Parts: sequence; C-alpha cells; structure tokens
Amino acid sequence: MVLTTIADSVLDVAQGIYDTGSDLVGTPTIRLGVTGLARSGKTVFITSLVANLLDRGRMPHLLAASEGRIAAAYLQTQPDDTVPRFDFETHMGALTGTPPRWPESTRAVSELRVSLRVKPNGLLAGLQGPRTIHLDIIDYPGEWLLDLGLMDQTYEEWSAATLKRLETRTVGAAYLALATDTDGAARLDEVQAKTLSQTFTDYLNAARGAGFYDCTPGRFLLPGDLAGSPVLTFAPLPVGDDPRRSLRREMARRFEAYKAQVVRPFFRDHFSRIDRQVVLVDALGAIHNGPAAVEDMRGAMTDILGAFKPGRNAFLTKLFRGKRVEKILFAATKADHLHHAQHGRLTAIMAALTREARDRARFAGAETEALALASLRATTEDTMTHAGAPLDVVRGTLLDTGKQAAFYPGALPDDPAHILSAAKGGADKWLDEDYQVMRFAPAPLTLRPGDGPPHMRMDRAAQFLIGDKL
Ligand SMILES: Nc1nc2c(ncn2[C@@H]2O[C@H](COP(=O)(O)OP(=O)(O)OP(=O)(O)O)[C@@H](O)[C@H]2O)c(=O)[nH]1
Ligand SMILES: [Mg+2]
Repeated sequence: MVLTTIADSVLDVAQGIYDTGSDLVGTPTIRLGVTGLARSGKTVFITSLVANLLDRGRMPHLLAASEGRIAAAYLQTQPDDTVPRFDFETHMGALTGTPPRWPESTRAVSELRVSLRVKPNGLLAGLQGPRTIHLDIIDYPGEWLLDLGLMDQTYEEWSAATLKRLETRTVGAAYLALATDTDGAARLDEVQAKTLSQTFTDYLNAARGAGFYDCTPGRFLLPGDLAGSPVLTFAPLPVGDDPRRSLRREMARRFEAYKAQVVRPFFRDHFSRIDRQVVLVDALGAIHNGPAAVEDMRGAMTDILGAFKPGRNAFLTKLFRGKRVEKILFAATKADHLHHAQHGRLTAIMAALTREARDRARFAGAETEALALASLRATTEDTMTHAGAPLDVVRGTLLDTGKQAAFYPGALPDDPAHILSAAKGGADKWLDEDYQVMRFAPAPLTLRPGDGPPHMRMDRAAQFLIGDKL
C-alpha cells in the first residue's frame, strides 16, 4: 500500500514534468475537457464543434473565424497512445446519414486533436505568418469527477458516510439490510463479496434512477472493461473488527485499490492536464423532471465545480502544481427544444445555477460562464395560434414515431428564482407550469460547402473556450 503510493507519486511528478508547456517542438496546445452526466450531450457537442471548426461558415461569433484568420483546420493523429480516439467520423456519419441518427452512447474517456493554422492579429499581423495551435478535446463522463471525494476518505469513513445516506433513502433498504446482516469479521468469501457489491451496485443504479447524483464510486455505474474485477467488487460495511483474511479487511484493500488504480490515474493522466472545460447540462430535461431533479442538478454542478477548485485537497494540489483550469463553461444543451424567444430565460436559469454552484463550492479560480446552446439543431421555429393567442413552437421529426410535430414545452419563468427557490424548497412539483420534453430525430442535412452542421451558439461557446488563444 505504502509502496504503491510512493511509486505513484514519483510517476505523478514525472508525468507533470513531461507535461509542462506544450509538446516538444513548442506548438501551443489547448486541452479542452468536455464532460457532463450521462446523456447530457457530450458526443454530439464534440462532433458538432469539430465539424464546425473544420468548416467555419456557421461560426460568426468565433472571432478568429469571422476575421478570416483561421487559414486551415485539420484532424491530427491523437497524441496519447493509450487513450481511445474520439470516433469523429462514425459519429458524424450517424448525424449526416440517411436517415440521420443520433450517435451511440459512449461510456469512457476518448480524445481527438484538431490543429488550426491561425494568422496572428494586432501588431504582429503583418510580420508573422500563420502559426499552428493544437486543440486536444477530451470527452469523459462527469460521473468520474465525483469520485474525487473518495481520495480523502478511508474505507471506514466512506462506509460510515455511505450507509448513513442509505438510511434516508427507500432505494437503499435492500443493501442496508444485507450489510447489517453481514459479518465483516468472517473470512473472505468471494461469492459473498460479489453479492454485496452487486446489491450495492443495484442500489446505485436505483438511486441514480430516482434522481440522486451522488452515486459514487462512479465506475460501479460505468464499469467499462473493469466489470467484474476485484477493484469493483467491494461495498461499504459497518465498522467492526477486521482480522487478517476477513471480508472487511479485503473490502478495505479493494477500496484503496480503486482509489489508487482507477481514480488516481484518471485525475493524473486526464483531469490534471485540462486547460479549459465545458460542463454540459441537460437543464430542460431536469426542469421537466421537476424541482427535485433541478435541485439535484445544482448539487452535481456544485460538486463538479468543487473538483476544479485550486487547493481542494492535497492529492489534487500535488497533481496540479500551481497550474489550473482557466475557464469553465456550463452549457445547457438541446436548446433547440425551445423557441428562441425563450432562450434568454434558459440562459438566465443556467447563469443563476452556475452562480449558486460557485457560491456553494466556495469556488474562486477559473473564469466561469453560462450559456444555452444546441450542438445540432434538430428543429425549426414557428408561431401558431392557440386559443386565440399566438404561441411560439418548434417543429421537428419525433424520434419515436418518425412523424412531424409542433411542440410547445411550456413557458420558463422570466425570473430564474422561481425555478431555483421551488427546487431548493423541496417542492414536489412546479407551481404554475408543466414542462414537457420530446425527443426529436436529427434533421436531414444538406450542407453548403464551407458550412458545418446547424447549431445554436456553438460559436459563442468556442469563442469563450478558446477564442483568446487564437
Ligand atoms: N434536439 C437535440 N437533441 C440533442 C442535442 N444534443 C444531444 N441531443 C440528444 O441527447 C442525446 C444524448 O446525446 P449524446 O451526445 O450522445 O450524449 P452523451 O453525453 O455523449 O451521452 P453518453 O455517451 O451516453 O454519456 C442524443 O441521443 C440526442 O437525443 C441537440 O443539440 N439537440
Ligand atoms: Mg457520449
């Protein structure tokens, strides 16, 4: 245990030295992290961002593009040999196919490098030729960030806190009964360990289904190729004796192995190298699910922001060594479900949530910003007459039936406090409005040369995230 920690620290430091600055020939590199909880829209966001950087006709608010300073953009070999490449071509193929489809769900980290040839502006404009800037985009599940909290805890502390939380949740009853019944001091039995971890995983899945976001360890929900391995075969047990070869002793050992071999490498190899971050949030989906889901989303945003807090814990401080994430964008995705007349209100809700998350995480560090966007616009707008009054709707092809439909999701309040205070106050439904969601299929695309796929405010997102470096 002690030995692995020392070895890891040496590795962490070595990795840090290797990472400082950019690559060996000095090409500036921006590492942009893209995260969000499951189904928040990460894959579509990256696909659209890359396509719209390659063909910049729809990026007027990305200044370097509208000023004509981006001479070229092209995809490069992914720089990290052991990280899967973000499968841009397959995702783009799905979105532009006949009929167009949304890309498959992705459940692990992936990475893509886009290189831009950019002409300098200002004083240097006439003196220097274009220079190359690499943009490395890293897609990773937001669930993994929440594991950071485990690094500070021992198995006993984590067990106590987790079991306490379970007591307040009906979905926790089955695991709680099993854990109370289990003699942790008895000799390790692999079948029993598996039953415990499986029942605990069932609880985590049920808790997430019920709208709780604090469902760590994150890899229990998204195991990938670790499924069934010992690092995922543990579960919390009440404090007690832990003689050698006991169940409790082995559970504690596996908990430490999860921290050392799953959480630590992710933060060391990916997270600590990020310069800019976008956190995608399905805010409309949460509003549709009701006040508890919005409150939960706020909690998740606070915890995610907390992970970016400089000096948050000794482990991260050592990894970052003074370097820090410079900008964080919280973006409400899928804004094309809403007529643009309501976009200002959605942005105001996101801004209010972001401000709250900043205050609660007592976050000071990076510049933060909130935005409502659609990575891929799947609808058109229309105004209909309903009960004698005009109604702003969106039209699109329904994903389930393939039929065309007009859709009105409900009116968001002018004042975001209406949403936030109902959420904070624990209301079980919204007072004066019902919000609907509908899933639209991506619209068939006919792109003019030079144009990327249609979107809403991807150019503003790009300007905030990387514009100052171009
Ligand atoms: N209308 C609309 N729907 C979107 C948009 N972006 C994403 N969606 C919907 O959201 C779903 C999830 O998007 P993804 O990009 O796959 O989300 P993800 O975060 O990568 O999901 P996982 O890989 O499962 O974690 C898609 O299948 C679409 O139904 C958008 O810009 N507009
Ligand atoms: Mg994905």
